[in-house]
Amino acid sequence: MKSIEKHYEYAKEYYAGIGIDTDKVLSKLEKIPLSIHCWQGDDVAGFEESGDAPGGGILATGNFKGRARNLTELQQDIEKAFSLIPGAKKINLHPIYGDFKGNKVDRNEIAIEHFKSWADWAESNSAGIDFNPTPFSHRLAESGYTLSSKDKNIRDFWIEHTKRCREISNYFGSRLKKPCIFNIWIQDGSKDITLSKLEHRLILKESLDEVFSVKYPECNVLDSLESKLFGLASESYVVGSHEFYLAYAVKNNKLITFDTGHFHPTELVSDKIPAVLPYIKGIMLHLSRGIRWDSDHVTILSDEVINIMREIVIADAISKVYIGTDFFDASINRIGAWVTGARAVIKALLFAMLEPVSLIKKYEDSGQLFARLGLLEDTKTMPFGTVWNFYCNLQDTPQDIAWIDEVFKYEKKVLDARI
Ligand code: RNT
Ligand code: ZN
Repeated sequence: MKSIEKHYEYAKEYYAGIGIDTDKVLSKLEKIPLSIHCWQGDDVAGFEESGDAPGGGILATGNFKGRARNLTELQQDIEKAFSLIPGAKKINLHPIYGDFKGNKVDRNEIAIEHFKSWADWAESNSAGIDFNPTPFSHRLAESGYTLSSKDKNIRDFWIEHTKRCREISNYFGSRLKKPCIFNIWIQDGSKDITLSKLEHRLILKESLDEVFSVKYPECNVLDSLESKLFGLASESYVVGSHEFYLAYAVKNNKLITFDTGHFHPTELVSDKIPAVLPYIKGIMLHLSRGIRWDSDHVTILSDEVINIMREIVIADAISKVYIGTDFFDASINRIGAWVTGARAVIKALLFAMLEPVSLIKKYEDSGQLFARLGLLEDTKTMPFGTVWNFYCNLQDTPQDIAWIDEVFKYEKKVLDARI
């Protein structure tokens, strides 16, 4: 018997003692897909021929060697990252990553044909796909307003773009037989005091209504809206605020996206989950780590990420919450960043699934509140790491520590050759 199996036997018995069947937890865990964002691989640059540089509130700092420069390199890097991340996976794409074969294709011209090769790739990697519009890093986004622009030409351009992205999402969903989450985040807003706040929001509402007037089966596409408190150059005013999108989503039966880097630092997304669940169709999570002005540091196994997963598990809401990552760090090995963030998220989910919820709830319901707090504290030192490493082994992915060497090897063999 390998030592990990021996250790697992002990952990299994330990958790069985508090009413948790670890085998069952692991077979549930492997089916919960993690939606991994593709843009960590190339600093949100994309492969368009337009030459428009990243912008519109998006900024990746750092210049680590080996950025993926084309579709082949990006897919190669994602495959490497996927091989180090256990469980079911989706890839989260933007239209700027289309297979344009060297042609200039503007955002209002993108079509299914540019994304067939991604669907093929996803199929052969047993992955699903999520999708977004890209209403930033473009000459028609420079005014700071897109779907909420007062300029009809600009607005119509982005409505057309968003509609096409949704059509492509429907294609991904039907082709892969897994719903594609179509997530809208727009940069729209202003650096300074704005008087037309309501006006822009009314325009955005109309644009969204127009985009969603096309109906697609929900087994293919689920629409979601992502807010932000403030962004680079939209410090004073953001059209797509949390309140605006939450109201829109509840009224129109859409999903809400919570990006953990998009709120005030003292606000907790974990608290928002059970608050919106009674009303919302579903939640998409962009797990990230906000640090001061930056909303996109690599996700780590923080109390908040664990608490987010705990709230999902306690509420038994895994079928309504879609878990994804969203960060970009160009200053470290990008594959290493991806894997660190993704493994942290799955670890947090496993941690939450191993919590003896019914036991702790019993204490809660009977008013034995020191025991509720005490047992919650004790969960922190239970043999969770052993279950995690056993799971990695089961999934044919390296255990903790071992994956780091894999990234170093890849850096030497592949990234160093990209000059
Ligand atoms: C930006 C949002 C958005 C983007 C991606 C590229 O602040 O978080 O989700 O990160 O769509
Ligand atoms: Zn996000």
